[in-house]
Amino acid sequence: MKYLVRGFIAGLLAVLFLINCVDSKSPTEPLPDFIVADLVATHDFEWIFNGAGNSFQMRTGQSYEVRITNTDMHDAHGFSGIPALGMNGVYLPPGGVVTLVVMPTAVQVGIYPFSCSVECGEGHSRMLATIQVVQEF
Ligand SMILES: [Cu+2]
Repeated sequence: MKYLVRGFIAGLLAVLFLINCVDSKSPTEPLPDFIVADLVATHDFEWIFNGAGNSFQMRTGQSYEVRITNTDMHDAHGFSGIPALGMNGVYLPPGGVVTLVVMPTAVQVGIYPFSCSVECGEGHSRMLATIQVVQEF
């Protein structure tokens, strides 16, 4: 009986230890090395982030890989760039892919519009989109 009680207590302590390990893991969980943002320029004169919408939110202190693809197989487009975020403008030939890396800091919190920098056709002036930088939460 004595051993049974000791065994039970040891088991209980082991369970509590494991719960504590799982619990204490979440607040200190490291940020991912980088987050991929897929940005597509389309034949319909749109910018689309990650399959939906023309805006993307970044948080400060996080690194992002912005992969810009021109899925328009007929016309070139261009990413106008966001100098305030250190993102250069790039020319995107039909089917072209370019990756830009950015890690916003606290002084860069804000909304940054960008556009198409290549006269691509009748919808060119509609090719507007934004990146928003928010404080790390
Ligand atoms: Cu254009």
